[in-house]
Amino acid sequence: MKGCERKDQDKGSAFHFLFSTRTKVRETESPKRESQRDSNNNNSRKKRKMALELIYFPLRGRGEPVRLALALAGVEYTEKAVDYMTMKSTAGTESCPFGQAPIFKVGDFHISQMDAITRYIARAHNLYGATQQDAALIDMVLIGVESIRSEYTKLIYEKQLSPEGLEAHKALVLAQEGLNGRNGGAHFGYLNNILQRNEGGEGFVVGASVSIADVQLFDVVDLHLRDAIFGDLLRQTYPLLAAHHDRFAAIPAIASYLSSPLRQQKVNGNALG
Ligand SMILES: N[C@@H](CCC(=O)N[C@@H](CS)C(=O)NCC(=O)O)C(=O)O
Repeated sequence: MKGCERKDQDKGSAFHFLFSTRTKVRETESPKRESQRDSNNNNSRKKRKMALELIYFPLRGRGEPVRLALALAGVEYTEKAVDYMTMKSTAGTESCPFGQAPIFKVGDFHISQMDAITRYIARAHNLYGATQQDAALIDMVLIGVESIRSEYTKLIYEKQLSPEGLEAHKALVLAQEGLNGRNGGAHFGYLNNILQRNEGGEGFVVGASVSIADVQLFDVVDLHLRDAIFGDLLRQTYPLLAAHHDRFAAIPAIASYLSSPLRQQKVNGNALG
């Protein structure tokens, strides 16, 4: 369903996408090859193309950070819609370890859990920071984003985006008063401060280059910037986060993806929000 081709190393300026209804897939290393590389450096020069496939629902949801990471990495892959019965009948097996999607296939190797997938892509495509410290901060951001995403998921699926649910969500993750309260670590203020501590918040959220932390930060801010959720209130409360969102969206590879038919219009699994 989708494809993209990376033209040079500068992720901020030189990605090029090719779109097709069914894309040929490409990968340079499998886990097997990674271990071969560790044991025999000579083997690292040998590259093997591996088929990449994202299995997810035709909506943004937890598939979206994976799609964004793949767009940023500039790798080609196919996407297959989840067959719910197959997913449940294979739940707990190697091909569907947690009975949930997204699932990312690298050849015959199956990865589930959104952040395990984005981290896999990041390690293979230099989207995991330059140092161990960067990687730790990136992990920290991913977990912080997940805290907000879990609350957002409750708002959409459990509270059915009720006005009361939305107010409670706002009080928890957006309102200044919530910052020092018991919030399970779910607050945009924390992400804002991490961003601000890195070069005054005018660059990437961690380090000097784009990473999967930027992907996840963009996605969770993007979800909440929509009129159905916080709209301009988020932009006004945390202008640095909104500016980061807009900068990330302007990265050519991301801008191409976002304006393409590959960007799902449906956001959640229900018709709300
Ligand atoms: N922790 C998992 C959660 C995955 C998840 O909740 N997937 C949902 C769709 S977004 C799903 O497959 N739901 C069906 C089910 O749980 O039965 C991740 O981050 O990937």
